[in-house]
Amino acid sequence: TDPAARRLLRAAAEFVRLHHAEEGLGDPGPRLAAVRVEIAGTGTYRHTRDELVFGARVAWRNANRCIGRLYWRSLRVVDRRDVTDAEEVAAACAGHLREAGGGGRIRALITVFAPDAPGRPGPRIWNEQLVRYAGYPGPDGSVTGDPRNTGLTALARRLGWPGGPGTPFDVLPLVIQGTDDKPRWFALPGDAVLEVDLVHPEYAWWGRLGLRWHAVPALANMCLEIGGVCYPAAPFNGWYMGTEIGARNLADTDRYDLLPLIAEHLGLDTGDDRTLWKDRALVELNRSVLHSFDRAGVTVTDHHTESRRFLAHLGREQRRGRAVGADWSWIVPPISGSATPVFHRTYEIVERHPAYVHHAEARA
Ligand code: NRG
Repeated sequence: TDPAARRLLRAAAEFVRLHHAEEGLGDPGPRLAAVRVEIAGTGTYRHTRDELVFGARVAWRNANRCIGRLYWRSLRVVDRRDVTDAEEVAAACAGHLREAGGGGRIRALITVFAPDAPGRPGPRIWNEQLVRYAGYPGPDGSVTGDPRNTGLTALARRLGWPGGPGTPFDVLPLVIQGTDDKPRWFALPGDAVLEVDLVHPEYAWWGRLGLRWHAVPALANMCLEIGGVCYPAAPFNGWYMGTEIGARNLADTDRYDLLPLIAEHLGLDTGDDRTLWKDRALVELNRSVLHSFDRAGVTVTDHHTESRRFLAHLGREQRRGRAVGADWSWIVPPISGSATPVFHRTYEIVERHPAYVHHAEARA
């Protein structure tokens, strides 16, 4: 047999054994034999619904960078392996966002589209997340919107997207490549995109800054790998930890870079780093995010709670005899690290399968 099929069979066997062992399904022999026959005949094999659900959940459990893994068993799986067409992927992504948004009660959800098969790649979503804000470069080198997304914004324009109204928070269209197609753009229906206006528990002027963020972080450009099969389009989401928005998206100097503006409104002396004006602005920005999501009835977690939960997860997995891989530099929150328990220990990065992996970026 050819090397690709041999590799696939090895990965498939490892996964089928893991599935049977963990779920107490008994002898994996019959399933292994069926998979072997299917691979010999077609060059690939089809996961059962149970295998898909188990694989997607364990891939989450194996995510070294994710602090939110305590609830890995609660991931809901929408099986859309029948879908290869870009337009249908777009419609299902809108459905995913509506269901995940749950009117504010965010649910951990993954929608799995057609896998790669020999000579027939699955569909692919070019957006980093289902909801992203456009970044429009100005003539002076500044960017209106999210500088992280200038590439996708330009690509969408090249594909014919007329552009949004030009606010700092224009929702980008989905850019999707169907199995037999070039990439095309699809506007997200407004009712699929839940957003939160940012206010502050004490400062009335904060609400007039016009800041907002979307409620559902749905990663869309990672490939779900289960037993040697690759699902290139498998958008998934949990809910936000406030620091992702308040300490990174809105604060990083190469993102919205809002600390100087906020410090100025707070009346802080920005002339000297040693006044800790950045630190103070960061804290207020993060209070604003948590307060605003709470007020809007949208699920959000904070870094103290999530750090405790992560240690609970480590304990639970250890009792089950499973080592948890983790990347310290991703697990420790970007503010107040040492005030959280995840800071005060080390972890080992462990590459296990099933997994969510980044493939080479799609390029037009
Ligand atoms: N930091 C990114 C999102 C990364 C994933 N975070 C989650 N995932 N919470 C951002 O948009 O800020 N999740 O599936 O819940």
